[in-house]
Amino acid sequence: DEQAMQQFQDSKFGLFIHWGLYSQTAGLWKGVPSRGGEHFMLYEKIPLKEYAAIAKEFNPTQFNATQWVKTAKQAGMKYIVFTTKHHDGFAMYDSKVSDYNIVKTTPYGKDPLKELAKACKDEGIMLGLYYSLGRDWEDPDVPTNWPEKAGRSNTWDYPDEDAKDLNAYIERKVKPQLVELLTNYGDIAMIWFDTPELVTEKQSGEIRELIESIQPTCLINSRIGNNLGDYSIKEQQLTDEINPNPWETCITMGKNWGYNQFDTVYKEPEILIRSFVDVVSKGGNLLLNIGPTRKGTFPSLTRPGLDSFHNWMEINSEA
Ligand code: FUL
Repeated sequence: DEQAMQQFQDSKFGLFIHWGLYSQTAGLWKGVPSRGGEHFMLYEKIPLKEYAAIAKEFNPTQFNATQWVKTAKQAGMKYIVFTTKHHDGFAMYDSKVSDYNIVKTTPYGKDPLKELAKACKDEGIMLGLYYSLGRDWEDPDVPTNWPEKAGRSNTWDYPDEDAKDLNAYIERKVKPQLVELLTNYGDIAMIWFDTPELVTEKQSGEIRELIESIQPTCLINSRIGNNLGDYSIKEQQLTDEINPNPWETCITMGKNWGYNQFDTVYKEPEILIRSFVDVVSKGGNLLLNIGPTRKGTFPSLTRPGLDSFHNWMEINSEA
């Protein structure tokens, strides 16, 4: 949809949110620092049963969607992309398709996406949804461990890679969850897929059609795979090229995407603003990531950056 694309390109600046069970452990597993942020289940080969037990502790009582959205707005952001399901396979919304979700398994028991969707609507901010496509460490049918993609699937709970049927996973989990996400939360500006991995052209095509059939104006990023996205993604990098085609670069404020308590060096405000100017001057969008804490708040280390954007936007809109 041309109008939706124009609106996306005009919006320039978005907030990326990585929030899930990994935010609860925040880099510490059984008293020992774990490798990686949102990837630690894979890096440490945590059995699914043990990882799933994190949910019993996850109770983000300080989560306040309106506050998140207002903070984004004050920094000049026009859209928010929320991790509905990261590689761990855990749904951060009320999913009837999979019980492995925040409502069903945590003491919190509420649907943060419902609140976020409402707050976005009230505040006039577009809502996008991140969905890990070709990696899912909960589902038994996701093979990504073949030689050219070594080490990205759950081989400790499900060792037989050859027995895995990616299409079964797509039919059982991906498509029905996309239907939920596109049906229950109002207008969705974009589906932000991640890691297409072994998804075939036919599968990407079918997923695209499914999205279009429910929300024709919803944009799709290039990580749907097989060149079937509407806009391309760069990760943690700037570019020398001016690119008139729609693109976005995502950068995280700290080191990891999900909150990690040992991640104490956040990018300097000046670097963030320079990055923003650089990206926008070359025709792209900046999607700036925050990993909220286990309580549902933004880490205080995000404050200097957010405040600088706020001030910078104010100064530059006075002219
Ligand atoms: C990557 C993921 O593996 C990271 O965890 C993060 O979500 C980033 C935006 O994309 O490929």
